[in-house]
Amino acid sequence: MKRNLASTYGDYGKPREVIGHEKVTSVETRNTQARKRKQVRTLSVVIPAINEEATIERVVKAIPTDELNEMGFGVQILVVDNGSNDGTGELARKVGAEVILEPIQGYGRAYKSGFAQASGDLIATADADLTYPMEDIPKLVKLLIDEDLDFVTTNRFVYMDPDAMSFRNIFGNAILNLVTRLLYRIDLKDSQSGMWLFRKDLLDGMICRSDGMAFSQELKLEAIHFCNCRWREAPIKYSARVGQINLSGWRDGFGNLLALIRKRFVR
Ligand SMILES: Nc1nc2c(ncn2[C@@H]2O[C@H](COP(=O)(O)OP(=O)(O)OP(=O)(O)O)[C@@H](O)[C@H]2O)c(=O)[nH]1
Ligand SMILES: [Mg+2]
Repeated sequence: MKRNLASTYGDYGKPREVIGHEKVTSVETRNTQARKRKQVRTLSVVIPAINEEATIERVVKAIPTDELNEMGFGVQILVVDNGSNDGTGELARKVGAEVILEPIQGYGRAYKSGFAQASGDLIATADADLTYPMEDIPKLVKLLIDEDLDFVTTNRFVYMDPDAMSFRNIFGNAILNLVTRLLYRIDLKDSQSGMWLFRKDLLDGMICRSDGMAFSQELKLEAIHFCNCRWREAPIKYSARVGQINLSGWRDGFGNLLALIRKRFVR
């Protein structure tokens, strides 16, 4: 990973006045200082959603914007909808989210649209089915800043509700984690988690081809293996889904396995 990313954010937490008192020695230094003075920190929260009327309002409201504002972040909330027919988009808008309508279906496709519209220097993600702990976003932000990381992914298995995942899905995840370790030598405990926090610039070096559920593992492989960024996996609580199941576990599981193998040979 290009270390200039870390230096861009190296002044997090530093009193702003300090920047103003630095001695100006060249045009380049002056420009850098001007950029730093103007730097407004924004966090974009991107949420893909299809037919999640049961939960979308609670998910958006659960984002701790006040706490993030106190930490110095403006918050942009983007819900990416693929033509839900249950009013998910309107409900999200009603509680203050910006809604992006993506005409082409797919979890990965939704994220690509959301990232393209994200104005934040940091991006956080989560599903719209109330399974991920939105209240943990500030903790993840603190971890990223304190440890000067580029990418934080999460591990759902440490504090998972007993009824949050079927045995079949736990087993399927274990296989995908093992294959990730064998093929890429990455020790991820949860290669399929959908809650991440990362510096937006990291996207510049990524090549994510998947438009479907394999996007989640592909983003991690790109960040960790191909971009060689500074990363950590943080434990989170994972709750049982609220609202109807939309996806097929078998199809996505096998699809993800094939995508993992394919990417090892063709990036
Ligand atoms: N916009 C959009 N969102 C999607 C699409 N497919 C899934 N999602 C959303 O992506 C998130 C993850 O999908 P889920 O259906 O929860 O997938 P999962 O967590 O693997 O499966 P469950 O155990 O059934 O919850 C949810 O917020 C979905 O609404 C899609 O094609 N378009
Ligand atoms: Mg889910």
